[in-house]
Amino acid sequence: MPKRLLWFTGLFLCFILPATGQTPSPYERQEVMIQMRDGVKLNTVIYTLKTPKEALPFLLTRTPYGVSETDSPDRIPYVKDMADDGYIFVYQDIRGRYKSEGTFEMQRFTRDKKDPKTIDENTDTYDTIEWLLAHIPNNNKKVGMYGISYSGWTTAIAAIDPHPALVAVSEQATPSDMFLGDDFHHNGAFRLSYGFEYAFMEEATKTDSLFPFPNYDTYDWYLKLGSLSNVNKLYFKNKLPTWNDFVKHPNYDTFWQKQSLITRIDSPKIPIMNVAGWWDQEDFYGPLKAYQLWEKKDTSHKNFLVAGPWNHGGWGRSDGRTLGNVRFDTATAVTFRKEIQAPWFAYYLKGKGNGNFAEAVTFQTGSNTWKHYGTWPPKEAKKRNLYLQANGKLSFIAPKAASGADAYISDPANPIPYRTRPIEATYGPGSRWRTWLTEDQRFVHNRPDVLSWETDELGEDVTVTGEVWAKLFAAITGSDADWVVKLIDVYPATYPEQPTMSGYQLMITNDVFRGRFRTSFEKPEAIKPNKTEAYTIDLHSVNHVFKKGHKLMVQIQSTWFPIIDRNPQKFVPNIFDAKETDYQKATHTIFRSAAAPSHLELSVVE
Ligand code: PG9
Repeated sequence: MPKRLLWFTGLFLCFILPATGQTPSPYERQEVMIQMRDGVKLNTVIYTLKTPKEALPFLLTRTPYGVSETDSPDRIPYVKDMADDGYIFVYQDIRGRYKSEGTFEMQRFTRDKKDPKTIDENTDTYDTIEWLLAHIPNNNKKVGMYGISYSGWTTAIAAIDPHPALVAVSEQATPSDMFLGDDFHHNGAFRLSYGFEYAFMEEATKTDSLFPFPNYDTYDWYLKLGSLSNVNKLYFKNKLPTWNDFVKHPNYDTFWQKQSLITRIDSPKIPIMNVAGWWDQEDFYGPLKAYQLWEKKDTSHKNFLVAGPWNHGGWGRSDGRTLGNVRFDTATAVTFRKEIQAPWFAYYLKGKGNGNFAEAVTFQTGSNTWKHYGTWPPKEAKKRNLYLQANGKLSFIAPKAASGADAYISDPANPIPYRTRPIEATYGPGSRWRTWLTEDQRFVHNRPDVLSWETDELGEDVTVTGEVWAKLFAAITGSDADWVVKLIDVYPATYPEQPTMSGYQLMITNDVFRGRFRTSFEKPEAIKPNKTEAYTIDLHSVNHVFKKGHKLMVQIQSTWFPIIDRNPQKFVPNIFDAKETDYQKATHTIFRSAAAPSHLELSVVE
């Protein structure tokens, strides 16, 4: 990886940069090429203890982001606690990336199991484990696997069909479904800036490279790009397979379904610890979904969930005391690494400790405390509906009026920036991508195309633990529409504890839904203009205390640019082929009457 990308902390390198202090490492390093069943060799860095006192297990991680500069594990905060205990650390470039041979394919998990000659990331993991067991001395014949995001995904798929020596894995921020909730789409809405920049980064060259934006503020660049067909016409020239797949598969077809963990996960065959960050800007849906799917068939307490107040991979670096402007009082990432991750692997790989791990350990924001649960979501949470009301009010009492609605005009020519401008390139110099989910939403609060509803100041704490859903009754003058829904904690106007947070509008959860998919993600349907329809939007899980004196707020808008591509608001079969003239202004109406009571369904713990 070029040095200029070393700060590129959203991804893997942040976890391999050296910690300060250079006392001699107890580990020694070797870099080898390991041959796979089809002859392709994968570049692998192996750290072994110079003087091991016992046979040790392996901890394997497989990544597309380059392993050659990986420092000694005792110098990497993410794994230092485990390194101090003693493991054999193995880092591998996946097929086609950096120094590994072969061709890279985005999330390759497509082999035909009946044909022994076919390969994918799962067979590459299997072959690597075979080689390690046979060639690295002093191993205890057990392998653990872990990793964040792409490496979380290679971990998750290894667990679906595990090598017999693979005995415990921790997938952390794995994507589960790239059409429904992770990096490339959310509920069918295309994540334009992420999809464009990531496809270029991984597929333009064998090592990571940044798209050469001429503007620092990419908002203008994406707006000027116009319709999505200009991407191939002007820049990618049909050469990037991932972009071509976005264009070819605008709906939830077998391409997405086959790749999804939703169609792959069955009962957990080995212990799995799923790890998620409440403000993960890339893959938050993924680990929660993976946990939920494994949990359905977990009869022997093999499946675990950990969630904390982190952005993408935040548990692997820094101390986790803050995120953006938000404070958590305690070093949440240190707690994860020392008290959760290290003992968990030590038990399953070395037989240390009593293995008495809670089903779900989640950090409750607001109260800023760790909580342990026997189920997730916890059974004690009760569903309570929070209704949109007249005059921008929000309350737990259902509306009684026969009519009631609020409206705004959404204009694709003037889309709402998803974060404060300048919107730096996602992984570009100075990018604030990693903390955008914690940004103060006052920057859009008064736009005419953003509607807000809020409760009175709370007389007592309201604890929301578990799933949140939005149920909107809405109409549009066009024939397609996006709905972005945000649940916000509004801090008191005067907040002496942390004056910079006075009046702050902190998003607790959010998501976007592309209206054409309201009845089916496989078969989009035009919306009938001016017809009131129901939209159910998964706002995922939270564990948050809205404190006394704060308010709950809901904001709704229809653009979130350029993280989400602009919806033309006129139904076209494939938005990647939309013409500039297809993009039209439309009026969006959200109903709040007795018959059409738009609301959020919260899981409230009394
Ligand atoms: N979010 C990144 C990613 C994972 C899997 C596929 C595509 C992108 C990552 O951080 O690795």
